[in-house]
Amino acid sequence: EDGLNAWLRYARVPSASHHLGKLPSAVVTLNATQGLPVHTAGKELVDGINGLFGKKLTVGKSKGTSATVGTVGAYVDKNPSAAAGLPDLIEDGFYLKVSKGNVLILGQNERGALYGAFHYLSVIAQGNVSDFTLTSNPDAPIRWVNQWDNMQDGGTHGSVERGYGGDSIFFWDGYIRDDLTRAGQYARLLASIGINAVVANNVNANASILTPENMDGLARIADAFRPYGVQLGVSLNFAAPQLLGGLDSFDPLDKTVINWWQGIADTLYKRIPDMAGYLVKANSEGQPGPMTYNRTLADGANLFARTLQPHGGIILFRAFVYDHRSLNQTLDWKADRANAAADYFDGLDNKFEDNVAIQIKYGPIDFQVREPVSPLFAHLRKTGATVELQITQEYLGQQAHVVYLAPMWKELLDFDLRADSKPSTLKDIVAGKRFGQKLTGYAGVVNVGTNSTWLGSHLAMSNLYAYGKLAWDPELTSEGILKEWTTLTFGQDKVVHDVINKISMQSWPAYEDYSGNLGIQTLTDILLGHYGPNPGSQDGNPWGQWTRADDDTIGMDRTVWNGTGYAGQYPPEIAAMYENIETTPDNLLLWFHHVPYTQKLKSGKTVIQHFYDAHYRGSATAQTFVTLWRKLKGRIDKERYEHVLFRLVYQAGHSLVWRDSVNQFYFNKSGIPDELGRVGNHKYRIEAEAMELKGYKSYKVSPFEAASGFH
Ligand code: BDP
Repeated sequence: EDGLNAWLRYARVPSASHHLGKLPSAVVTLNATQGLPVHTAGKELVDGINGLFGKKLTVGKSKGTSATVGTVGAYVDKNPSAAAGLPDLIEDGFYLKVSKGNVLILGQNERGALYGAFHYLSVIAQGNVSDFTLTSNPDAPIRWVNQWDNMQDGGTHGSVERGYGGDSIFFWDGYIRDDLTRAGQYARLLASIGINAVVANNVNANASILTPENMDGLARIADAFRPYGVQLGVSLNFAAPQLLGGLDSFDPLDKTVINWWQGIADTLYKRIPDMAGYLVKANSEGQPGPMTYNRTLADGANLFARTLQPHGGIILFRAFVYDHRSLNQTLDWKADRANAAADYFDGLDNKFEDNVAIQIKYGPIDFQVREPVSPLFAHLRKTGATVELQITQEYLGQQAHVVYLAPMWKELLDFDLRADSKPSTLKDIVAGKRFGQKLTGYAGVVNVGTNSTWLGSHLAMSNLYAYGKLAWDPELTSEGILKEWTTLTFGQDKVVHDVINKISMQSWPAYEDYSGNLGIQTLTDILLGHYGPNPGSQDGNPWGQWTRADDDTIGMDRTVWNGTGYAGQYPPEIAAMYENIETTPDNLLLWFHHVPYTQKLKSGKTVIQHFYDAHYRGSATAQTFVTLWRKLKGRIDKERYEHVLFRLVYQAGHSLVWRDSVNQFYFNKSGIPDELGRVGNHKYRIEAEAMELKGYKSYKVSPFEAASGFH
């Protein structure tokens, strides 16, 4: 159990032999072509039923029961009279009918047929072999994964930016790997949760991805994905015409530049006719973009969009646009990086080509433990939006801490932005239901690596699973998704379920409690690894994330009347809520307001006492994870038991570092003692400064973690 098959282990279900009569005996694929999803579906059904129940299916028509899988079109060709009884399916949707061992699996397209097969296998893997009928359509058409894989890193290998599960499964030494077995295995996992495209290279794109040799390599990645209906997307470097093409400009309105990009699109599509399209990060964090030439972001996006149109491709253009160097926030208290996206896209909504969607991070800053939903989602009415979620836990413990993210995503997706004072939940906006755009959906930053666990941690895989499931159907519950994942990953033991449920469901609140609560953001070191605690680094840094803490007050005033004006970017009802301290929820208080440490919360506690208490509460919860997990000894395989235990013990310890570091820091600043006398009173701790050790050398710890609180 090294994790490689994740939730697709097809491990034998309890009492398997009792169910054999309710399972098909043969598999029939309709118009299957080797290397395409319907063929794959047939193979998965054979492997799955064999693994789960020990029943070997024959392939092709038989006298007994059978599982028939194919597209609606292929089925109706053979059975014209059946057409009337079939439901309406949209792209990628499927229909499933299970009746006394006969199974009919029909997809609107080949991919849908494969999704239907995976769905059926997941149902029976959970021990349910009863008859049922299901019509399932995806909530949104774009359900992509973004990998932040580098082509090359220091000239040696392909690393993964913000990846914690090993090197790139795609790249090595500046080229595409020869052996792409893992790419195929990855596509299999993704197809089973409804993901339909993967952008393989980092948004901070290396122009060399577009050399002829590497474009051949990209075609090999697309070949590895194709049997699973996963399309390939490519991240572009805006300056590639200059960096790679030798042109003297990359101005998006320059004819030679346009022709250069058209040549690239034509060449790529010649090699990969079913390529999904592009992802572009421009004018952000030092990346080149159209603004270099005083062109608009729409000029930049449309350049690529037009070159893709003849080929049917789309472009996801990122809204993560800000210039950290021009934000001199040390001097200008009105400057606010949170304002950047809506400001930059102002007036551009109707300027984009039809095959452009704007990819927006869920919050306006950067994947923090809590952010309000980005107001830009309410601004784009004509151009479609995708919400960018982060499965890789960059600021959220980097897979060394368990943080089950579905509850956070659900809160964001359910948030109602009240555009035009009408119901406008984020999930309805990104499904295109609220404003009616066609190109909408989800993009998840995943960052798997060569580690057999994919993400570096077995438990972190519930996040990948939940991402796909919610992108397909955001009405699913966090606990329901977790239960399904746990059964598929660890089996049906009730104790195992209880433990994983408890740990997972408490994990995000606990992490928020010990890493940054009341909307202050994750108080991590901001310039380096985004990992350990370093509240001091939040102030006065050029990247524009501020706690704005001094000796008496804390929080960022983002009101219109007195602050950076950010609250005013929301539709009026929401703007009014955030503008006022009284109506701002406590968990976002310090995001929107600058208040004294003695400010009373709705709970009656002061801000500073809440800080102290929450850090103690969160880290105390993390201690219980270890005790809980130990109950599973002997109930799951040793390999995964030990692997998870090791991480949980580490998390328990690191949560104490977080607790003491943050509490001590604000105690030192405010001078306000903890009512319970805990902060600054570490009975069993000896400060390094107080030690005298012989035979040791001092060593500079990097990244620095401010456990004793003095910067
Ligand atoms: C930040 C990451 C950085 C990414 C950037 C992005 O720290 O590595 O390049 O976001 O999303 O969160 O472009």
